[in-house]
Amino acid sequence: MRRVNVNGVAVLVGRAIGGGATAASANRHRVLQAALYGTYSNGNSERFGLWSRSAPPSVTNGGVAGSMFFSTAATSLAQDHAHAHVHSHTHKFSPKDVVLYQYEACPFCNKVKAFLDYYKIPYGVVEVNPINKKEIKWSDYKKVPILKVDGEQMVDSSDIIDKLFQKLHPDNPVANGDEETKWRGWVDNHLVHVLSPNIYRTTSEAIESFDYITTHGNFSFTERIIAKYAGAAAMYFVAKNLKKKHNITNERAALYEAAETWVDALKGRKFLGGSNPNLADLAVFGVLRPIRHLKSGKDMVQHTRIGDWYTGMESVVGESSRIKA
Ligand SMILES: N[C@@H](CCC(=O)N[C@@H](CS)C(=O)NCC(=O)O)C(=O)O
Repeated sequence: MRRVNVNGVAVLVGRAIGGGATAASANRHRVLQAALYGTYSNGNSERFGLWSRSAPPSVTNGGVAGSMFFSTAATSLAQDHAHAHVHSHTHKFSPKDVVLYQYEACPFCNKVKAFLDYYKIPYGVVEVNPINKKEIKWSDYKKVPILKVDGEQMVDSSDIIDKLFQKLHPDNPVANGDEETKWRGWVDNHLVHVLSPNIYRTTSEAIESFDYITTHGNFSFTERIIAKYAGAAAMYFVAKNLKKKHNITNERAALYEAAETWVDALKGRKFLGGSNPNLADLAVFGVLRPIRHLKSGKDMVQHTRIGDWYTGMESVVGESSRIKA
């Protein structure tokens, strides 16, 4: 047994990922970090999900990985097009070149994507290799998401969203200290921490997640092998440590409770923002969208009242505005 520190969580992992203190072991550490927060894009831009009308093949292949699962968009709903039309004509901000540097499953990246999708801002995606991060070598900022908007670098999901919102609504300052801000904070400080223990809850759920990692991704062959054989086992233990770190005793109960807490916060409104979603709605939706076709996401919808809100969000966010490669 060897002690490995993954995203600040010291965990004991078995020999499978053990080894000397070499560059290779540093890489293994990176693989695990990536597993926590990254899934690995196959570069296409289909959306698939729990509540979409038709599940894509990858759902049956077993889903997802990472701290949360991401999804890009998929179901095409007639009303989405109408919505897209409204949005694209109600604001003057229309950047020509938007590129998101991301890990596909990173919750913070998925918040940004939900925002871009809702506002119909077309964007390209560069999947960052979590091991060497060579795609963001040009930047001093070492995390994802990074958003490049017509050459301007933006970092940190909330800052990115605030900046874009400001550009879209120059006369409407981003709210501060109100209900919307409170719930955006809840997403970053609470909701994201509930998700990892859920998607790696049991060995079969961890494997469901790692099936995806090993088949979709920006990994070398060797890295894939490591992820496949060590990742699921390691993340199972990492998730247990995360549970402790965040004082979660029953991860499903915590997930259901978070979903119910959110529904309570709506106080009968269609969205927290009223008849239209606000930035908190988009943040919650952004981090939940990736897990919705996993067992944990299905369970959540089945056992809580969040389904109606989620379906409403799916409908107004519509198809992904991600530019297909
Ligand atoms: N506060 C930042 C957090 C971003 C963050 O922690 N990103 C993770 C991936 S989910 C990351 O890049 N970690 C560093 C790493 O992977 O080396 C935000 O909201 O964007």
